[in-house]
Amino acid sequence: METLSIYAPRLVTKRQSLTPGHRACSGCGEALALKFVMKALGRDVIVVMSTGCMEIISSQLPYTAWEVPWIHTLFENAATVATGVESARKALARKGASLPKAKVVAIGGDGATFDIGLGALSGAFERGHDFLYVCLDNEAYMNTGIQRSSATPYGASTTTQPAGKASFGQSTWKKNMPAIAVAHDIAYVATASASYPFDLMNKVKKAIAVEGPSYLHIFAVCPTGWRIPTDMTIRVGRLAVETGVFPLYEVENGKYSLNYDPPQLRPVIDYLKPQGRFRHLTPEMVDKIQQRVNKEYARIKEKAAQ
Ligand SMILES: Cc1ncc(C[n+]2csc(CCOP(=O)(O)OP(=O)(O)O)c2C)c(N)n1
Ligand SMILES: [Mg+2]
Repeated sequence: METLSIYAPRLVTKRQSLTPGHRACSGCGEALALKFVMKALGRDVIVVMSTGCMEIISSQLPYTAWEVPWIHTLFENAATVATGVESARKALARKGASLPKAKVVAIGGDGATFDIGLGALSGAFERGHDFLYVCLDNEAYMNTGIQRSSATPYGASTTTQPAGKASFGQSTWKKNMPAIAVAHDIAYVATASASYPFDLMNKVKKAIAVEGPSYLHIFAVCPTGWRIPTDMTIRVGRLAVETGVFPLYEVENGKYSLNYDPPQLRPVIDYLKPQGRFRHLTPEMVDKIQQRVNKEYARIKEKAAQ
């Protein structure tokens, strides 16, 4: 089993491709994750980005926070546009054009990835294009006002399923998006979090070294939507991992490995309690979530042991 290299001394570039001065909320875990992704990607990259928080905060006309080629697509088709760019580059190379080397990277939120762009993503994986898809998962449609997505966890209050007399919040379990990516038999799938930056950046580097499609699923804490203080972003991201709610793992050519497996998981209440979106949960519901996390975590461990 690999250990996490969070404390390993490494040189990280100071150069930013997503520059300061963008308009993200304070404490935004998604912008932080994206900053780490861009540091690991370097400059030889073409970014294709769906509509969502990260697009809105970085590209409002006439400003841009991007220092690499960057294409804004519709909400649903980042994977399709990315594969078009990749195919066009191949076609130009076949005709003798000399192109600077560049990896094509598509980036979308959970709404773009789990819901509206899932068909486009599945097609791109299946066709075997050489590109990386990064999902920045803040567990709701945040840009448009905290609406639930199929990434929203059970019990969370959102503006479309608010907790109250008629509802206890999200009534379905989070869709297992990494497993859907794995089912396409692609060479590299991994989960990561901005609370573990070196692990995240190492995974980006591994993902872009792959020939063919790869998928990186990043947990992105959203203080605005999750109702937490803005200085709790890193802590809450760690609690998600320490409780087993969001395990950090890789799937390389179908082989699972768990990157961080503490001797004892913390109880999920430690993760749920600081967040306003879970404030209404009863002990019975917390217990139900705990049972689910135990089951899912055991499943990943079992796969990693194979
Ligand atoms: C076809 C279509 N439907 C709806 C919208 C409105 N819309 C834009 S961004 C967005 C939410 C994005 O959610 P997500 O992908 O999770 O990214 P986040 O904002 O949370 O980072 C929505 C609903 C749109 N632009 N296009
Ligand atoms: Mg989202």
